[in-house]
Amino acid sequence: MTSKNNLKYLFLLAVLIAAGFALADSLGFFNPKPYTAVNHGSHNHYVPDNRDPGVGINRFPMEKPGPGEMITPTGQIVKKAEWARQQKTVSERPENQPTAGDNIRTIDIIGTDQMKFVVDKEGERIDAGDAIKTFNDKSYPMLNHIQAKPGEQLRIRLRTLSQLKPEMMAHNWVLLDQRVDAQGFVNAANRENDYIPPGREKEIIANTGLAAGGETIEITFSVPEEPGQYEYVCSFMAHFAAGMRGQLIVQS
Ligand SMILES: [Cu+2]
Repeated sequence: MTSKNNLKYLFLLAVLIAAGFALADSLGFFNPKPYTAVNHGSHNHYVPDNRDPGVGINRFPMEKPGPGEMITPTGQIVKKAEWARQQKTVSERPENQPTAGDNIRTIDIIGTDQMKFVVDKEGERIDAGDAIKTFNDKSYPMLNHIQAKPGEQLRIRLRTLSQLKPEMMAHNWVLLDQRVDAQGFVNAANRENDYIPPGREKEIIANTGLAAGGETIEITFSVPEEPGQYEYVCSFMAHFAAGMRGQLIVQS
């Protein structure tokens, strides 16, 4: 066999291997597609294998996800990388983390893109209301009131769930003293002063800094001794007006 013939065989072998790979690829060996086309009259819906059984077939897309995309269990086409980030966000949720060992009563609050304070679930001395859906299609009850005892130690742990840029969407939690004009306070809060207007420290009982999407920020403080209702707000632009507020009800 001449060396020229050897080269020919090698070339043929390479072509066969390449063809084999292409065939395997087209059969989905390298890129398993974890969804199935479900025929629905004149069209198909693409349904992922981990479909949320509570979501109707109509909610699933009629087109396949593109490269780098996937279908979520509730039928949204999202970027795979974004989905991985969101799942990480969920696993970092406070309820999935060990609690601080200091026995300070900790209240986990989530700030949403709808400009609402929500909680994972209603709890003792946590009064929650209507469900708010966040960008990742999860629902959380809206936080209405927090009850506390005079002088009680409280930790507020605020987490922002958002995909928006920090300058577009961030939240804080500002507890104002009684008889403070909350509207006047938020009117004076702006980007330049990080949403805490200077010279008004006496009006604030406790406040967190700003938390942008994916961030968690906390503040530990003593509840005032004087019983009554204390307004808490998010002082980020327009959030108070949108309803990002509630009351700390202090009673013994
Ligand atoms: Cu806010």
